[in-house]
Amino acid sequence: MKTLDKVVYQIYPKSFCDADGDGWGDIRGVIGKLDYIQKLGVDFIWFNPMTISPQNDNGYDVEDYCQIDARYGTMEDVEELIEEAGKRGIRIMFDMVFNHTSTHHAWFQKAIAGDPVYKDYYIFKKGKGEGVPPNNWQSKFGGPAWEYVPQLDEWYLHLFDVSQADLNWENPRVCEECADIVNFWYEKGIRGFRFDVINLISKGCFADDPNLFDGRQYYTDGPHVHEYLKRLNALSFGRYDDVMTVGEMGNTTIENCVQYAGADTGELDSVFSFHHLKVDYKDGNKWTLMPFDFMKLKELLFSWQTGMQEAGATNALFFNNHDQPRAISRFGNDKQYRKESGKMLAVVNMMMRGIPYVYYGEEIGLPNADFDSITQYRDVESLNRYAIMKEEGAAEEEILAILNAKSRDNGRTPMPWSDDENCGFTSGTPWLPLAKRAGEITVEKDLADPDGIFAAYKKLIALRHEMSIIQDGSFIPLLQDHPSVFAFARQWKEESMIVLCNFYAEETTVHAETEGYTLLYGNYEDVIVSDEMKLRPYESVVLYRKDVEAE
Ligand code: TEU
Repeated sequence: MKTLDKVVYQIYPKSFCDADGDGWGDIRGVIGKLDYIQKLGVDFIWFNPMTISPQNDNGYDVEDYCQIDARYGTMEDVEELIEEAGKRGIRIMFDMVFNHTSTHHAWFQKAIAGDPVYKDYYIFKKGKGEGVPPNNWQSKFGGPAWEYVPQLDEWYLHLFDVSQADLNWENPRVCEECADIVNFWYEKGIRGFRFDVINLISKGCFADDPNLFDGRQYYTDGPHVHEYLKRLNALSFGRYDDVMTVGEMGNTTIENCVQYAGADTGELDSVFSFHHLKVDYKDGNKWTLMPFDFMKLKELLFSWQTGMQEAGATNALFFNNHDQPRAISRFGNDKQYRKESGKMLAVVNMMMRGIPYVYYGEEIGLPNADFDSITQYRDVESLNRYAIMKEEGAAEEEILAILNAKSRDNGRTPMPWSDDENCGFTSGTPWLPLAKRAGEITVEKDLADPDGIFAAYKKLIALRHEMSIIQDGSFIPLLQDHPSVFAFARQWKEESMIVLCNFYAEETTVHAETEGYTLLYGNYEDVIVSDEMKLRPYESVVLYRKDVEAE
């Protein structure tokens, strides 16, 4: 399937729309909003996991891969969702969590009951001594990555929460089970698959980590990962030609991603990489406060754009997802220039080479949660980090300021639809409070504004669908040293495009060779195209030229 013409809308199902009043979003809620999503013009909807789970990590702790959690609805609801979305030209992408399962999963339960077949599905090791884990690796959610099982006198590995046990991909049965799960969902009509932290499945060795003490160097892009992906591909999605896949690759390299998502590597169609979102981590530490480093953001996006394109490989394009604070609060200006900066970020994401993702709420410029108290947070990572920072002696105020900027809950607040109770998200009590400014910013209000952010997304998505240059044109970095403007060109046959985006509230002027160019899109009125382009706060312009050969 051609992928560079696709646009994906991501729904965090718990927070999108609650049809039955239990405070959780559900599938029927989404079905009721499909007309809204269709208006945006997207090709796929990616759902975070909705299968049975104890919900310690909101569904990324899977207890049963093939049954829907009753709080989201039923299998019939999924079938109706697929059908109704299909009528609107939209396909459904599901999230496959294959690095780990919940400890409630039947496989794990059998494993700890001593069944050797299922023990080999997971990674159990002897400790170094009494009460001492097999190595010094740390969980990504804080604390040691190993948990002791007394009846086995062994420890199991969990790179994430203690309730998320890592699967043992060295056992070929694990890959086969995962392939069966993909095939099951394909049969149901699912046509997109997002593979959670899939570059962590090959654990190279289990040595103590002398560097960061977390072990990532041994299991990130591990020694057999490409082999495992090729096998999964061959046993499942690679058998169909109407499927799109994307793998989530933390801490990865361009070199590996060219393999994961190259044109003919037999692995995946595309990858999410995260380096460009770590530009506000002081000394690489997420739990710090610092303004984002614009030059670094630019350098990273440029090197990934050109590096992937040279190899004919494909990147997913995104500034938001369910693990990130809202980009408008992070890289834009969610106060005075909310509309301008929201649209500017949309231009960058939509005009680069790759597959753009729009995360629910982004299309109306929803900002961070702005919570005042720890009692408002729900995310396991945020709550663990709160406890760790408390223990280290940090003041409450400081911790709350950090969570306010960095917590994953910032990106998970319920969608504000209208002026109704709970902004129309639920008639019950929302599982996570709405963002503080949710009443001020709603779908209803944005749609009523012809100059709203939704209208900009709709226009940009339509352009992407219409124009080969946006899909297939080459990407050329421009103005690499400019301190406030993100600029690039696209080139396709006799067509050219120049994209200029001011990332700041200060006006600036840039030099560009604009002869023959006309304005394709701008987030301000009255744009004058010239070689000295004046860019107002967060202004972004897309210029286009088509050279016609002289007769
Ligand atoms: O995320 C992987 C991941 O690396 C992030 O959770 C990251 O560790 C975190 O944001 C650090 O700040 C995926 C899912 O997207 C995430 O929601 C899950 O919690 C995680 O895997 C475990 O399945």
